Amino acid sequence: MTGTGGNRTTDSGHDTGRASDTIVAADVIITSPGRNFVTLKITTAQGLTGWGDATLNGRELAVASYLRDHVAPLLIGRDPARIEDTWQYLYRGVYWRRGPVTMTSIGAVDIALWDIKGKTTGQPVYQLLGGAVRDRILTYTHATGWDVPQLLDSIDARREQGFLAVRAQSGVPGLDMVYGVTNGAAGYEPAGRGAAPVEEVWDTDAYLRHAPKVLAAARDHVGPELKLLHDVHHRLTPGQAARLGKELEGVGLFWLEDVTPAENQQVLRHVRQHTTVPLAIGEVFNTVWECQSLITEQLIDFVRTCVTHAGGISHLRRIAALAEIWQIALGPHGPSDVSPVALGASLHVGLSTPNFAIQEYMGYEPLVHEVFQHGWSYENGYLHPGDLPGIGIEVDEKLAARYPYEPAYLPVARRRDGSMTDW
Ligand code: CS2
Ligand code: MG
Repeated sequence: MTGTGGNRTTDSGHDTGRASDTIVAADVIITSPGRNFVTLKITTAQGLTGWGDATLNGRELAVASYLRDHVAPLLIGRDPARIEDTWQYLYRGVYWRRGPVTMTSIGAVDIALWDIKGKTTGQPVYQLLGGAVRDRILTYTHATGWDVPQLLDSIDARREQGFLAVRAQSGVPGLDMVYGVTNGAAGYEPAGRGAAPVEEVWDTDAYLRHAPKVLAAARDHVGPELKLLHDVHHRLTPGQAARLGKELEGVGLFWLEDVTPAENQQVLRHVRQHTTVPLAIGEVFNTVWECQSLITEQLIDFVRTCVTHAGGISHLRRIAALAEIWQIALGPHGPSDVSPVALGASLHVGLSTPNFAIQEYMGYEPLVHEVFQHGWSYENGYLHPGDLPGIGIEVDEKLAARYPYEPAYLPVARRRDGSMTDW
């Protein structure tokens, strides 16, 4: 399939203005300004550039190769305007599809093509998605503390920055390392540099004894207004999740996230029978089909799929549309390992999607902002994608080249008896 140069005109000679264009290059940029990011750059014959995020924490090189070796050659000569056809071509045309590597690769292409379409039309992507349904997007960020006092200080610091919603994660007595908590001064970055993952020891019983006390103390400290969230990070059995949810009902959480491992979604029926705590799941899901029973059986209140890992803007909109039918809201994943390109794309979806509830936003180190210049903005607990054409992101390739990829892996977790569990 190739595009043709020049303008198309209707039979009456009316210039449709739809000058077609052609993809002439698709390059993968891996940069590590403090942490690894993978970015796809699509260039057209008319000199337009589209940026897409292809970052998959701990498996960056797999996506880079999938794009470089298997997708980029197929894009050359395609019409960049045909976003949906390209999505269908890359999804239905690959046979061995779904999964994080394939869907992150497709996501990167999709985001880049929406970026190009915005630049072609001079419109921010949210306008092309139907325009704004809200003025700004509520966001939440992370507060962490090794112990309760440290966590409360961290929550207070976030409130001073204007956040109206804060995720609270704390240490667990008896455990040296716990998901979501740094015992150093720097911000929490789960992927450790090095050739192999760090091994953490996990003790669910110790966590279940401690978490309710921590979250109750947080609620006492902040009062009823602040939205409090907590991420269990895939670590409980359905029974444990049901008991924890019940115990936390008095805390009034905005959501309790990833209570059980994502593979078996039916177990959430048991959790739902025992607790009304709002449940959020989906950051590790990659297609609408994976979310389908969670949504149609109303086993969750929020779906967490990320624009990068769930096939891009086009597919995130499909997930949102299914969720809307079942009155389930979108709360996309957006920690430090979701790049500023993806955050921008997610915000364009957020501004134009009725059932978009909240965007996770951990913030980035200053150097990341130098590499990824973005048009989105944060103010007093809300985000906005900005009104630059496309996604509103530009990448400083020269600066990016100064920070080559460094092997980094997410931790693994073992129980006290040495058996593997979910990190
Ligand atoms: C977490 C993430 O932000 C979240 O909700 O689940 O920090 C997750 O651990 C990382 O994105 C994994 O790369
Ligand atoms: Mg999470």
